[in-house]
Amino acid sequence: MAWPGGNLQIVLIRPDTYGPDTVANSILGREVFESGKNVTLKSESQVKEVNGRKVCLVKAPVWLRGYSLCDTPNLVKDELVLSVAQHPPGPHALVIEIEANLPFTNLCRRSVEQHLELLGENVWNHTLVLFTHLDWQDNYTVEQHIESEGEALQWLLKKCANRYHVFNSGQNDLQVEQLFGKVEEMVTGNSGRHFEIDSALLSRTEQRRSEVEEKAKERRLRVQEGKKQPKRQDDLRLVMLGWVMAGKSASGNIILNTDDFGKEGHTTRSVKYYGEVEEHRTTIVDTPGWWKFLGAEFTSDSVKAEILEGVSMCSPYPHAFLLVIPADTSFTEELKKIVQDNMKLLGEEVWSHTIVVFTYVKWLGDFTIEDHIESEGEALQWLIEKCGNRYHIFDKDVKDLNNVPELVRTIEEMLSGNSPYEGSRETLSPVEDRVSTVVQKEDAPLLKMVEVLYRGWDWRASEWNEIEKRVHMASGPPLSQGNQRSIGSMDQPLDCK
Ligand SMILES: Nc1nc2c(ncn2[C@@H]2O[C@H](COP(=O)(O)OP(=O)(O)O)[C@@H](O)[C@H]2O)c(=O)[nH]1
Ligand SMILES: [Mg+2]
Repeated sequence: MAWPGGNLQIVLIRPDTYGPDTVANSILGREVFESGKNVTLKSESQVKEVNGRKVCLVKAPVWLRGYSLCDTPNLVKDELVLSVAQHPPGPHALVIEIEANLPFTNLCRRSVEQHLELLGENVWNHTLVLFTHLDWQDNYTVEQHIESEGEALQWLLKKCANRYHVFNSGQNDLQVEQLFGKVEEMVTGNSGRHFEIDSALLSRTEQRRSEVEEKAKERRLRVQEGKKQPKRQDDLRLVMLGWVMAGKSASGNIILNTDDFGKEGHTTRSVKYYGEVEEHRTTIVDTPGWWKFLGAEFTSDSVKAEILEGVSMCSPYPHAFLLVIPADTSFTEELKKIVQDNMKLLGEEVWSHTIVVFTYVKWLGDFTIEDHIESEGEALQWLIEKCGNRYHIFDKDVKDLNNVPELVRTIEEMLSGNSPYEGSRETLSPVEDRVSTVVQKEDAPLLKMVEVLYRGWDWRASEWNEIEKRVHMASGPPLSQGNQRSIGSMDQPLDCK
């Protein structure tokens, strides 16, 4: 290995947040990674000469800050492993970026620990913490920050043998050179060894990745071959379904090209809007969602009644149900059961009238939705098969991704050879009989729990506002659409687990 002053390989690891991503470009001394580009689950690397060294910088895939490994899609987990093995013999250092303007809670600690340990326990000997955004408060030092953040951050620093560095905005060459110096010291401490991923782990991951790619190709082919002649329909009546914050209102807005849905905040009643979509008079009913992580028995009577009301608002029957599922997080067996149980309200027949609409797909970057479906495993595949292999992709932030004509075609294909959905007639008479009464008025503990959830919701929203304010303070003017790092589907809701 040529060291020091020779080649240097660094993997930059960044639990995702709202702020713009500037560190990679700062290290390489120029705009080599396109700034403002959508954050993705795919790793990227660049090699540049910096201060006389050839530096290979790998940006590992992001995961949502503070969320557990089980919420991270399998694609990301595998990509993390593959990113450190991208350039043999392996990185000299893994640098974890920690934004000092955001609280580093115990959840953040767990999250960093779980994700890094995917790479093997030995990873900590090669890891260094890089603090950014310390200037969000005047005269704030890194020592003050470490002291004030408490145990979680101190745990992380201990794991990294107290190796850390600070990047201040507006300074460059010197702080980059100092970072390289600290990496050099660490490598010396490791007897000159770089980090090497376990070869069995790597080959398992590579094998899984190539199987996923193969199966994804097959699925795309199956979708193509399964295409039917669409049944032309002058008017379309659609019902949005899914858990809270999945992107139901946002998807309704994409289809109708409006911002009417969700403007009154959290959707608590079913609402209906009309529009002209691809020469179809289109009615969309947006419904309140169920809880993502709580069993269907916790879906309140009022939410169930509103979903049923939403179906009746599409009288005489809806043509399609759009089941909205975010693509930036995992889809576990637990979620499958919750979705399945909530859908029971609409009868088994609902499945033959349902299309899965994936939101947040820009996170996939160069991966395809089929890569995600195949890597997530049986639960998601079950859902897709249950919907006759019908799925569609949306992202409210990327206009080019939103192919509404294709969705209309998928709906019309589904309608050909499909008899009208009849569940509504059955389900709606009378509502009271159909709506499960799991949360009885006299069941005080359960009612209390639901109340706590709603209060938790408000609290999370205000916490998020606070974080956003701090990010704005640290990064100057409010984030514009161009450089805004979009929030993930799990960033706002209450962590119901
Ligand atoms: N970046 C991004 N944000 C989205 C997407 N879909 C929804 N959101 C955001 O996620 C949050 C919840 O979306 P919303 O449509 O209100 O969820 P609903 O509760 O299912 O109706 C809102 O802040 C949306 O702006 C998406 O595809 N990409
Ligand atoms: Mg909504």
